[in-house]
Amino acid sequence: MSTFAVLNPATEQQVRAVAGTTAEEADAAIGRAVAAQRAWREVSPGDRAGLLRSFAAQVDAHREELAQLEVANSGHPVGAARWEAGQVRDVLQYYAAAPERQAGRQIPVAGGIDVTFCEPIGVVGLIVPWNFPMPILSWGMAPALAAGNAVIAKPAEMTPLTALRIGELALGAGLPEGVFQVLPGKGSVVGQRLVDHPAVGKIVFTGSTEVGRQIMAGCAQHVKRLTLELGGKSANIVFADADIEKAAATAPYAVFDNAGQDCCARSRILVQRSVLDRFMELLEPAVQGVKVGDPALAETEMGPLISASHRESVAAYVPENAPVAIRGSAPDGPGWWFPPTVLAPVGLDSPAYTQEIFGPVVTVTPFDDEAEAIGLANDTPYGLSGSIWTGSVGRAIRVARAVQAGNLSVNSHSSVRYWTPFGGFKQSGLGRELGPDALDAFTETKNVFIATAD
Ligand code: TAP
Repeated sequence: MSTFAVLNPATEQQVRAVAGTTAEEADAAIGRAVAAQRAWREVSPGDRAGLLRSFAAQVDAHREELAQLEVANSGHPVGAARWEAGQVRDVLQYYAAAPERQAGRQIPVAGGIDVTFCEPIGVVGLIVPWNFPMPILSWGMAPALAAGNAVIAKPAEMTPLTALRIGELALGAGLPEGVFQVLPGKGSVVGQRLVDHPAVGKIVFTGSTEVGRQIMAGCAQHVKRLTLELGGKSANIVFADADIEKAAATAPYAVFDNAGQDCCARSRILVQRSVLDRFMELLEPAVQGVKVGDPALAETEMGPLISASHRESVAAYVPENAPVAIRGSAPDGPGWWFPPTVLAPVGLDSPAYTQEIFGPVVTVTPFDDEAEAIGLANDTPYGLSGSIWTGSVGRAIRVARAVQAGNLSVNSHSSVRYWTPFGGFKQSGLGRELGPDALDAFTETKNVFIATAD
């Protein structure tokens, strides 16, 4: 068994060494999950709901511990980490209500009746990225368990600590052994095994579009069910008739939250030309006001990037001669820091404008009218998120309908809530998570005709 070091991105120090799961150990875990699921699906809906509520209570009781682990492992500001741990509790509570409400249908047919059942898929593999280790784990874990599946989670190699602790809390809450397992280790070993193993009936993958494509090809071999949540390059569209002060004040948080390591980051600001100068004047103090520093401090709004190599990849989008219009601050010394950075003007073919940077770098591009704004917003292979700022209800609805993205906000910089559906258009993914219908993705519909003729 080999171990790997988990590092603190704010100090570059080791937090812990973690044993990496081998392919053989992954196979053994899948075997345990198959056996555990046979019993889990027979647990009555009320008892399954009760166990999920106990799991939520365990998470709630350990919220501060989980938050502190995330600060150390991921460099998330402690306020954000507390919210993330709270989200795991909330998502578990929300889906704890599902088993008792999961019902099939009765369909009138000639010669009998037809009933449908929602059957669990079996074993579900969750492959989780490093940017939001807790929320993204919970989005797959909670509805999959509620639907009667066993779940195996593979956290990102760099950020396994909160998932491992949540696995222990599940056992503490009384979930039977094998129903929820966490296997830390490499994507190319453990993640790949979940994709390739025929006993895993569904994969939920959140990560890069590049790896998502490989996972999709792997799942195709088994016609395996798949949810993909992939990259983004979302637009923040500001029309001249909007509340420009509010749009500029919130634009930094729409892209620099989690140091820009957010699939929903609005990393292309599109501003109507007639208000561009005013918007830039207001954006400057807003960007410079973002508090970047020690993630353990309550006032910190932005922490470091996740790793040295990721910082290198972000920095490559801001070479010496880059058109830096505004630059915020970042600490000196150890830690993988990068200051909030606004690039303008940028060419529509420049990598900073076209590629997902996944760091605190945003571009500002002017447009003349609504049609041009929609054209620019849609001129990307991605379609995950975005914002529209306007004082006109009609325009808000027209533009929201025209932008090809799964999660939009009007006059707000955030659109993700666990009780509303979430997912991407185009190369941002396949399928929807969250919201009241999430269990559909973790069940198969079975249709049974019952003849009534004697
Ligand atoms: P990836 O490199 O794609 O990694 C995501 C997960 O896949 C990690 O757990 C990784 O394991 C694993 N993995 C890597 N290669 C694999 C393989 N061959 N088979 C199975 N699993 C494999 O992404 P990332 O860099 O962690 O995350 C950033 C990307 O995720 C961005 O593009 C971002 O937009 C996207 N993202 C999307 C969303 C939504 S909801 N749409 C949310 C967050 C992030 P290792 O840790 O060992 O590499």
